[in-house]
Amino acid sequence: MEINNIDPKINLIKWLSESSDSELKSITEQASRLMSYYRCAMLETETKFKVLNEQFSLNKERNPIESIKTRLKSPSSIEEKLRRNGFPTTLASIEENLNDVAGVKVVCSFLDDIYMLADCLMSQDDVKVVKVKDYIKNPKPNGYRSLHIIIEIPIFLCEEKKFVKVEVQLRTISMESWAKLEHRMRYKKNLEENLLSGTKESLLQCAELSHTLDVKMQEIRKLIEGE
Ligand code: 0O2
Repeated sequence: MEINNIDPKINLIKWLSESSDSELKSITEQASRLMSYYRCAMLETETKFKVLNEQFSLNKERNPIESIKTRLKSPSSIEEKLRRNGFPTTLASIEENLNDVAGVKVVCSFLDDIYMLADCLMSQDDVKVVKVKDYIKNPKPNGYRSLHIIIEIPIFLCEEKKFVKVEVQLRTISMESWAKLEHRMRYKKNLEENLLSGTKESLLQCAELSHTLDVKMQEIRKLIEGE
């Protein structure tokens, strides 16, 4: 049985027990290779931001980047997202349908640093821009803000060049604090529905407050730089 022919509804344990050792070995190798491509693309993207930070700090004497975090989506989370969106749970489907297996999160000092870094990244001649989602100009209804850019970048293997997708999320420190806490609370169990709706309102207010903070901090920096 080929991994690309696995029925999404199939019982995985039954499927595993019915596959031969060589089939299982081949599938494991293909999956490891795919994840390794994503890991390489993620590291390439991280390096691009480190270089930009270095160059900017020489020219402007400050760092636009507070921190860079990378993550590979876990196999269970990959499977859950494919199933949730009705896509086949195959390796080919991962490449075709998921944009965020490799993720790079760049936390910036100020709002305008986000757009400056995004422009620098998107103008690099080895970067293909697949999709831009500006949740800063158009926040999600829950208040979530962040600039998402899906790119494809080449990784150079021994005998071929392969373009791999990476999701870049750029946000400020306060957007990051909000998103982290919101994510943690969203997954907290046993929240009653009426408490949840009140909580949603409060989270939205917090998102607005944190945006006000970002705008004010940027104004202050511009005043100081003006002096
Ligand atoms: P995790 O745990 O970060 O992996 P797409 O295929 O890109 O068009 P998708 O993936 O639904 O569709 O895109 P979207 O809405 O841009 O969200 C991608 C990621 O952004 C999420 O990944 C989160 O990391 C983050 N995100 C989006 N909305 C929210 C939100 O309301 N709150 C928080 N805290 N994070 C958000 P995953 O796979 O959901 O999670």
